[in-house]
Amino acid sequence: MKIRLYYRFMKSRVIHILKRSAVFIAVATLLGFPACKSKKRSQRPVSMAPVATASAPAFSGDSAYRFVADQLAFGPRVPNTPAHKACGDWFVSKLKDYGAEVTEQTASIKACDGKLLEMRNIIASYNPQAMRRILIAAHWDCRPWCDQDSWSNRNQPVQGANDGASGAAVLLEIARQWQDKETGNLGIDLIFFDTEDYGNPSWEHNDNEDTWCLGSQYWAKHPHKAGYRAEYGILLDMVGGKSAGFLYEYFSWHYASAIVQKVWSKAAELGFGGTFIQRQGGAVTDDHLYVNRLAGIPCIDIIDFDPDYGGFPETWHTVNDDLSHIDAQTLQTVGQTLMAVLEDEI
Ligand code: AHN
Ligand code: ZN
Repeated sequence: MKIRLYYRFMKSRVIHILKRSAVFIAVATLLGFPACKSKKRSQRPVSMAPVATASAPAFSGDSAYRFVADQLAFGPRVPNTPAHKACGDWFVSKLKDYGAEVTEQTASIKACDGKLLEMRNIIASYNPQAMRRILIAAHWDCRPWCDQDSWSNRNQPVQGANDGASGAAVLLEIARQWQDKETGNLGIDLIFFDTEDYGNPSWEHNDNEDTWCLGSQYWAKHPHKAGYRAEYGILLDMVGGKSAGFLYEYFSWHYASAIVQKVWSKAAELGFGGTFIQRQGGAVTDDHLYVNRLAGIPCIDIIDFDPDYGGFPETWHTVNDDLSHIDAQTLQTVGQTLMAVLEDEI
């Protein structure tokens, strides 16, 4: 089973590399293939435009978009850089402004290249005394390498507009909206995981999955509060791309299918069925895996990954993961769905 999953995952990576190869395109053209155009992201059938409903809880995609731009303005938030430190400080001060109890978790963690990373997980808690809790998470760090780009760009850091900033921006907007809410006995924790994206660069051909998600692995082994429990968790990763599509990610379905169905059916109810696609997707090693495996909290991943359309978005781990590829409507779709799911739990 594991081998099959890796095969699917590697296949999507290999396709990614092949798509970039001029030789491949030349050969494909000679053989009369319509290239791989039919598989391109933009060609996924688009369903009806989202339908706004009167009862939809407040969430501003424009505000979330602004939070993406704010993060990019620091520069790439690569661990051990001034931009990373400054952006972390900014999250803490925003979250305090929005009335959260903020816990910071720091540690020195050894990365795959031997560097010691100053890891910083940031946790914003609302109604911290409540026993019933839901966890919403995203990673906020940027990858130090554009290893899906041309060889000459491989040592550029990723700007992480989608891969990092989009999820963190949705968390910030949830915090802004949640601060004045009467939430009864429900508490939420917004976790900004650090050092997710320092996994083995593709040129090493070493698929040790545990080189990824260092911040969530640390948190799962050392929760920010002793004995911490949540009913379930929802991880956001690459939730701001143009023509994004969120499928049932494999580990999410394996560990928490009821939560997947809860979220995807809420999205459909809100008119977002074209983005929250009710179809099985691929397996992605991401922070939710460690929340499930190590912390034992059922956790799903909302991630833009479609094995039938080239896997991750075209901008993934390239220099093009920038603001021009972010769509405020995608942020709106994800944020509004989450707010509706959370409000139902009150
Ligand atoms: C791996 O490539 C093993 N996992 C992808 C998780 C990820 C990277 N999410 C964002 N960047
Ligand atoms: Zn990444």
